[in-house]
Amino acid sequence: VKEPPMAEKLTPEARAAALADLPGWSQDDNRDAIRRRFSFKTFNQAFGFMTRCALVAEKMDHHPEWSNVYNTVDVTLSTHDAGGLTDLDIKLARSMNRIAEG
Ligand code: H2B
Repeated sequence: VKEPPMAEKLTPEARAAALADLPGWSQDDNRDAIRRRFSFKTFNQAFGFMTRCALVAEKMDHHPEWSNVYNTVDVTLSTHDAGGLTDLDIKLARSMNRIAEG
């Protein structure tokens, strides 16, 4: 099976521009990654959010690092194959924001 070309790490300019247009997301302090905490009213809403994001992630073949405690979902996005932040992370972050908005 032919693989898509590997995503390339974003330049500092590109990542600054992308982050400025990604409400709630910030640069991770320790890694070349971005992160956001999503908070919901209930566990059911949090887990529903994760379910919908999981379907998008699987379709993209690009997967979040995340954890859930009750009504909160902590997400870190980075492209492991590229060793840092790529356009795939920005695309997935946008999708997650859209899904969280309902
Ligand atoms: N998810 C993330 N976040 N980064 C990757 O580099 C990545 C992935 N690579 N999901 C994909 C799977 C790769 O390992 C497979 C072989 O496509």
